Amino acid sequence: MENTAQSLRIDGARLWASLMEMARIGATPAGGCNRQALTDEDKQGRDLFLQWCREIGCEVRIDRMGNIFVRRAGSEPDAPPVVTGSHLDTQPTGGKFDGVYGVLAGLEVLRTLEDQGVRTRASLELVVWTNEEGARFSPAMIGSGVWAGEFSLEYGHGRADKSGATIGEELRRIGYLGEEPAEPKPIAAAFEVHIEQGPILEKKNEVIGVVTGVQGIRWYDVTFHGTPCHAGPTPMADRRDPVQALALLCERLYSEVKAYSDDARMTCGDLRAEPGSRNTVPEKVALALDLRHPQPEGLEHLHRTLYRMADQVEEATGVAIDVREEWHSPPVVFDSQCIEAVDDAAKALGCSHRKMVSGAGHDSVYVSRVAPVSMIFVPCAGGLSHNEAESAEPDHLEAGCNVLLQAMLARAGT
Ligand code: HGY
Ligand code: MN
Ligand code: MN
Ligand code: MN
Repeated sequence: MENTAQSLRIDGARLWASLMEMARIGATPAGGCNRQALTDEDKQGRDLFLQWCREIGCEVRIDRMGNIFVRRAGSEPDAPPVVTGSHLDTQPTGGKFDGVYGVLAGLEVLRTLEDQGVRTRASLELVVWTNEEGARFSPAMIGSGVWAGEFSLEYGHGRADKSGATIGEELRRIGYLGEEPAEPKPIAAAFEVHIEQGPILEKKNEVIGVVTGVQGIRWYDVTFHGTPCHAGPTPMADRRDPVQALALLCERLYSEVKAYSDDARMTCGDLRAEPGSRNTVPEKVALALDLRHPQPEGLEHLHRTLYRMADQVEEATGVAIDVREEWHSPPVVFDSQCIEAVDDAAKALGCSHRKMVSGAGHDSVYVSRVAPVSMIFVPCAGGLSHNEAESAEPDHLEAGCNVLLQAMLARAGT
C-alpha cells in the first residue's frame, strides 16, 4: 500500500510551461537556446529562476563561483540535506532541455511539496551550477569543480573566454558574485535528472535511465606551427602547412579511435587558423580536442596515442605540434544506494528503465567527490543534444521528475 509520500506526483503541465518560458530566454531563430555562461541571457535565466524560487518561500544563497543554492527547510534543519540540481547555461547552439530540465524538475519537486504541504525531515537543496558546458569558459563543470575542491577559486575566477573576459569579472558584472565560500557542506544524497543526450533509451523504447556513472573526459589544446607564405608562388613542396599536419593527425587519430573500441569518442569542435587569410598559408592552427572513454585504461590509451601520433606527424611534415592537456575528468562510478533509490523509484512508478553510464559530463561528477550521487535520464528525440533541434516528450520529462521526487523523498524522509 502506497503511503502519502509515495502517492505524490508532480504537475507535468507546470513543469513543461516553466521549461518553455525559460526557453524563451536566449531563444535562437532555429528553435534552440543560446544562454552561454554569465552572459546577459544567463543572468536573465538566473533572475527568472530565483523569482520562481522566492514565490514558494525558499531561502537562496549564492557562492563565490555564482553557484545558486535554493533551500527548502526540513523538520530536522541540522540534518545533511538531500540535493538536486544541474545547470542553466547552454551551448552556443544548445537546446531547451540540456541542464535546464534538471534545474526546473528540481523546482517542480519543491513546488509540489509546497502545494501538498509536505515537510521532509532532511532539508532539500536545489543547485544551479555555473558554467557546466565549458563552451564559453574552459573547462566544463567549473562551478561544481571549484565547489568540490578540484580547482582553486583563483583558477576558477581567472578563466577567460575568447574575448579575454574572466569568470570573476563576469560574475561581478551580472551580479552573481556571491558571498558564500564555494566549498561543500555535508550532503546526505544528491540526484540529478537530465536528458540522456544519446540514442539508447529511445532505441530501447525505455523511459528512465538509472545512471551508474560517467565516462572519462580529457581535453587538449593542440597547436600546429607552420610557416606563413604566399598561396600562389610558393611550391607545395616548399611549404610547412599546419593544416596538412592537422589533417594527417586527425585522419590517423580518428581511425585509431574507431578501431580501438565502440565506446571511444573523439571530437574536434573548435578549430582556428591564424592569421585567417584565404591566400596565406597559416602560421598557426589551434585545435580544441575532446577525447572520452568509460574505462580509465581506455582513456589512457587514447591519451598516449595522441602524443605518439603527434610526434610521428611532426616528423613526417616538419610542422611543430604542441599538445597541452587542458582538463582531465576521470571516469566516475556513482553511489550504489543512490542508484538503488533511483531504480526503486522507477520500478514503483512502473517506468521501463535500464542501468547505463553517461556519455556526457555532468556536475554530478564533482558532486560525487563529496556526496553519494546518482542520476536519472530520460530520452531525447534521436538522442540529439548540443543541437537547436533538441527535444523531449512532456510525459517522459514528467516521469523523470516523478522519479526524482520519489528518490529524494526516500532519502530525505517525511
Ligand atoms: O561536455 C559535456 O559532456 C557536457 O556537456 N559539459
Ligand atoms: Mn548538461
Ligand atoms: Mn551540455
Ligand atoms: Mn530495476
